[in-house]
Amino acid sequence: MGFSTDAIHAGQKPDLETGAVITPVYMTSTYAQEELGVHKGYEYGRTHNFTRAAYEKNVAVLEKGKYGIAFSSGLSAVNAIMSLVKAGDHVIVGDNVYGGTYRLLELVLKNYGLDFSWIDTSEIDNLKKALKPNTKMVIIETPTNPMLTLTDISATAEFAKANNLISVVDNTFMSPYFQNPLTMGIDIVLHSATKYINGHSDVISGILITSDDKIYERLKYIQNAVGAVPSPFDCWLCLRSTKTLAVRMDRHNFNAQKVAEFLEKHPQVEKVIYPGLKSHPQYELAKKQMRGFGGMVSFLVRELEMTKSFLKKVSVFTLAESLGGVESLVCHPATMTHASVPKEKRESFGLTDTLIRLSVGIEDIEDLIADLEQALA
Ligand code: P1T
Repeated sequence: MGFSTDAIHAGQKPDLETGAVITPVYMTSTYAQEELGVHKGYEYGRTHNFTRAAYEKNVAVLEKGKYGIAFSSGLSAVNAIMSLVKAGDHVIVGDNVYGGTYRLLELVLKNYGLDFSWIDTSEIDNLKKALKPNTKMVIIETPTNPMLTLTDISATAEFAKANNLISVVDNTFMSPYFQNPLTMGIDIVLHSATKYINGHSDVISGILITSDDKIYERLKYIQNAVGAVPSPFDCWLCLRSTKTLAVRMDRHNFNAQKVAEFLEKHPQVEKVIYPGLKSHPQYELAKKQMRGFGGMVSFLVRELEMTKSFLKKVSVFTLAESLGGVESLVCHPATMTHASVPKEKRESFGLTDTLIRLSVGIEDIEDLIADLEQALA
């Protein structure tokens, strides 16, 4: 089936009791058992929930994977992945991942005996150089948050396979509509479903997708053992939202391209970063591994004062953390999403104080451009 048909139908059938076309939200923490050991396969809400299972199946199909495992946030999904390694193991991670991912790995999980190398994964040679005898996993974000740097997914998968490593791609910025890392040989895809998958800025959720039976068994076990599961209602909202993922992503992409082209011509703007611009150094790789360029645009203004006045003057764009919702947001990564990353480290990959990140929503493009124009004036 095509993407939109799967988005609307996969994992869902009319309800057996009532014929309800929309999968109901099963708000229950437990299930009646007929007698000792006799039940319908549902015992306890942390372990099994029908709405969650439908959401997991739906996103798994969209990511071209066999299994989906949902979590209460993107970061709890990252945490679950880390339970596939143990004390003494080494993990290679892209240097410019979401600041919260950096904080969880470097400032929390490192205390449990894990070793991390933070490297620029856009150069595959850097992966080879970072390899140690105890390396077990490689985690990349592509495009990265917020520098929109790409990593070659197929080359990363090849490197991981050759060295017996588990490979992980955080696909949050592309959504399953524009990029499917499992089809390029990656073992696990991660989404902060809080972003494009839910798309309406009213849910915090995360989801992992894999086609590997062994990895799935372990992650499913961890999901229940740790218990960071999303609520049935959040699963229902995400399931409802994927139905419009394709139309939303097309509009995010259209608007972001126009915004990037507008900013690139503006005299107050020093540099625009968007994978859909020919000026992006990895434009060719973007066309190779992505089916669109997404809704995220980053840009540098000429002076720090300009950053402040711009953030104050925007009115259609809202100054806020997060991204991927229908409404346009603007963020100052150095003091907001990436404040946990030390200044020296973030500046090493270009995340300076004059960098502004836009999550371009699906409003009318004329209004978005007019807002940016008046804020930059
Ligand atoms: O916020 P949460 O659902 O826990 O997801 C964490 C996460 C993981 N991966 C990527 C690429 C992300 O962007 C995020 C969350 N990011 C933001 C909140 C932000 O504003 O960038």
